Formats: sequence, structure tokens, C-alpha cells
Amino acid sequence: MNRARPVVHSHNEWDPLEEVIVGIVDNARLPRPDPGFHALEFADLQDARDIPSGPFSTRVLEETAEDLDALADALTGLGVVVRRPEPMDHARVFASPDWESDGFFNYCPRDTLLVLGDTIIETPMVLRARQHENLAYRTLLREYFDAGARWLSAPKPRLLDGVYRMPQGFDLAIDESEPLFDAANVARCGRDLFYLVSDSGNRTGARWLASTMGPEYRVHLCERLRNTIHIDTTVVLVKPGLVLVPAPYVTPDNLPAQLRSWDVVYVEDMVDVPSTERQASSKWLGLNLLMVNPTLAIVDRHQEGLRRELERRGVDTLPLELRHGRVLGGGFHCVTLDVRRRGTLESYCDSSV
Ligand code: ABU
Repeated sequence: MNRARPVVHSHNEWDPLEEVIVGIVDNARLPRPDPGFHALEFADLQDARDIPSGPFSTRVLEETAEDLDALADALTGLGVVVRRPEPMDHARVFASPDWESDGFFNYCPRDTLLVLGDTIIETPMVLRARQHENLAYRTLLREYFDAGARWLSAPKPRLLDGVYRMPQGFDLAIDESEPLFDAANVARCGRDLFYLVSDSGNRTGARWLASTMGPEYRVHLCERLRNTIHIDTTVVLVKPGLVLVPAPYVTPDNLPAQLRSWDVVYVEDMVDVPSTERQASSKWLGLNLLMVNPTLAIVDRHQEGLRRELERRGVDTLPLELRHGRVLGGGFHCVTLDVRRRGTLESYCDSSV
């Protein structure tokens, strides 16, 4: 490793990967229902009393632990340093002055922490149950800080009941009363940051991010694409000049203007792998891939059509599996956080757009 470079250093989604955090599933559970969990995760249920809570099934937990270990082993085999969060007791109840909650999981480090160059940001998180998920990374964060990272935390949100409402079309499930976003609302493309305005990211959050990162970065709001949660199943940056989007949601009319000169693969459909358990994510989770470098992607093994599209464009695929990814709501991008990639801060988009 080049010691002149801080240990936290990642500017985009594709440069050669050197260090990554892979999530864990220890003690993962559905938290107690609250207005936010209802609006964001269970909007299909009319009555909040029907929302399930409690631990995921033993099968989901055991098989996911195996799949995450297999992912970690594959990355280690590719020469990547793999780190893991510390297990937490997610059944433990915690409180703010306004509400009580219990926890969710540490399956998705991508949602909690945002790496922009040498800066690592603890993001506000839109769900009450996820407010303390960052604690599983505190030992790592301290180590990264000691090694030269800039360590920031966004304003802690208050998350009053009135922040949330049931989503309707493109009317979001959250209001604009405070900066709110999950880290996975942001796709990093060097100086250009694509920010999905969705149920997990409001415009005020984008404004906080732009003001914090300053003029070196351009934060582009991606609006009216898809409300459901994160950007990493909706605008999937593969390498300079290549982006994947789900054709039912993203069209030439609403594609972010900065990507219009890129090769845009409008993916028509995904392989739908059924599950007997309730699935938090749609089949489009199949687009949620992790780039190891610009010519190698870790992709769901069932997505053969997607793998062919990528291979036609010079991207090899390493097929792996997260058998319960859709139940837990996270694919290979969600369950990883690239802490360090080689490369420098560049512009890949037409800045005049
Ligand atoms: N980053 C999680 C994405 C989950 C989903 O779109 O279903």
C-alpha cells in the first residue's frame, strides 16, 4: 500500500479496490413498527398493527452469514483487505427525547457511511431503528481517523412522527424539515455525485452534503426516477462511460443529464428469484453489483442476461449469491463499503450540463 495516501481514499464506484468493509447479519431483526418503518418499508400495509417485527428466521441468518463470508473470502482472494463491523445487540431498546426504538442490522455498511475521497461521513439515516448502527464501525472509524481520514458526522436528525407520511407517487415518505439521507442515496462519480431524491433522501440532505463537501464536488439531484430508497439499483455506475439503469423507471427523458453522453444500458428485466419469505426488495436488486475494478464486477449469479451485457462491454463478472438479499433488502453494493480504491479525483461527466 502507498503509505503517502490515507487509508480512507475512494472517489468513485469502480477504481481498483484495496480495502472494503463487508456487512454482518448477527442479531439482525425487524425493529418495532413506527411511522417511519411503516412509510418506508411497509407502505403496502394499511394497518401498522400488521407490520411484523423480531428476528429474521434462523435460515435467513445462517445462510446469509455463509454468503457474506463467501463474499469476504472472494474479495480476500482478489487481494482486497476485508474488514467487518462489530456485532451489536439490535434487540436492545434505545431512546431519544421524542421516541423509543430498537435496532435493525449491520448487513448494509453502504447505508450508514459515505466515503468521498479521504473523508468518511456518518450519514443521518432516515429510520429511527438505524440511528445507532454506526456504532458497529466506531473502532474502525477511530483507526481510519488515526491514519489520516477526515471523519464527519451529519446533523443527528430528530425524526419526529411528522417527518413521515405514506408515500404517494413521487410525493416522498419524508419531509424537508431536516437533512435526511442514507449514504446509499449517493453514487460517486469523481467530482460528480448523483443523489437520488427518494424516500430515504430529501433535498435538504443533498444541500447539507453539497455545503459540506464544497466546490470541488457537484451534487446532482436525481428526481422523479424511483422513490424506493437507494440509488444503487437505479443509477448503477460501472466504469467511466458505462451506466446501467432499470428501463421501467429510467428513460432518456429522466436520465441525469450529465450521463447522456455515456453508454446507457436500459436493462429491460431481471431474473426474479422467488422466496417463501417476505421480500423487502424487488427483482431490481439484481442490478446491485460491486465493482472490484473497471473490468471486474461481483454480480448475482442468477443474472445471466446482465452478466452477458457487462461482458459484451469488457467487464468480466464474478458470480456470487446472497440467497436472502431481497428479504434483507441488500445486494453486493449494499453489503459492502469500499474504504480504499486506487485512483484520483477526476471529472467523468460533461460539467457544462
Ligand atoms: N441499497 C438497497 C437497495 C434496495 C432496493 O432498491 O430494493
